[in-house]
Amino acid sequence: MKILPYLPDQSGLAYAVGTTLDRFIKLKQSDFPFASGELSQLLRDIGLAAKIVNRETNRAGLANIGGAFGQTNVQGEEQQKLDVIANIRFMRALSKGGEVCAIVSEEEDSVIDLQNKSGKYVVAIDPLDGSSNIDVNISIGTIFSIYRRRSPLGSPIEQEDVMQPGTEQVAAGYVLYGSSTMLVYTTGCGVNGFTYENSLGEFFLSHPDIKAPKSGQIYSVNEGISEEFESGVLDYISSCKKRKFAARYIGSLVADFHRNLLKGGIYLYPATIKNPSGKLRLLYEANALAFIAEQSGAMATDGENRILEILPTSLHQRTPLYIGSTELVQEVHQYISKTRDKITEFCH
Ligand code: P6P
Repeated sequence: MKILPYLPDQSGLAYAVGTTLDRFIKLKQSDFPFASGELSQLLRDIGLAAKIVNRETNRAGLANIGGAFGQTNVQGEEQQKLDVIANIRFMRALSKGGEVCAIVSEEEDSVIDLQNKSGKYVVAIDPLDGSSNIDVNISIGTIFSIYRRRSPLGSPIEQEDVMQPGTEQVAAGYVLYGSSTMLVYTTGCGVNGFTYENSLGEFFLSHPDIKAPKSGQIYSVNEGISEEFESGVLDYISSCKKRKFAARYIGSLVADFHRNLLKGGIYLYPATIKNPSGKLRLLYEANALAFIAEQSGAMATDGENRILEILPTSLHQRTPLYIGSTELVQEVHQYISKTRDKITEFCH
């Protein structure tokens, strides 16, 4: 009788693929100094809410929860029914989990104080980004950032707790409700992706230790508004066309970002006449994806400065966003600075 030893995953990873999100979080908990399990529990709470929102986005067309909700959010954007549902689901999961003291949400005008005196963490979240795509069955996503509160436990929530630069994030991630549902997150020790197995109701490790390609041949931008872009950005887009790059833009940030993260590419949302500070929000969109980008070897800027170092001045402030493969982001910087230098020279 031949007896063969059980060989773990040949890649030498300590945890074989087939590892659930919960088990992975527990395995990696030792990466945190003084880990006491609260952040692990918070990540699990987010995973649970993602499973619930996944179920609801999958059945939107059948359960009459697609379409507009009939109100606009603080951004002046028309809320979809699923925006409101996703917001409720994540709020409930985060408040019941007991680890969070305050929430900043795209769907809430002001900070939500959970009155939780033992909550160590603040969460900034876009519960459902790209929701205008729901009715046409295009991928949408959830984006989240996690910060440690700065003011003393038990004291009232302070502005300093929620207005933290992205460098202070202790964790960040996104959920992509697409052809499959994935949860991708970082705690500052690399980026790992989990794919949801509906039949088991579990996220399983499917993309361990994601590393972004240094370059790529995909550019993602809304060329329909390109006449509002500054000339350096237009010159960069022309250079992409000359090099026969693939134009891939589905109007859903998480999906465009995720594809470029895995395949190499750049997503651009420049400042425009309509949005002179850019369209995307710093606290609950750009910071989280910038943390993921940098942890996977990619880059994220506002065209000049590192996203993670921008000091927030308002809850829903916007920023231009150039995010993806390092070499591509550096290229667009060169095009932007070249034309801005010319303008500066012209003005003096
Ligand atoms: P536009 C969705 O509203 C979103 O916030 C991102 O998901 C997406 O990349 C972008 O805005 C699309 O904006 O102006 O191209 O429709």
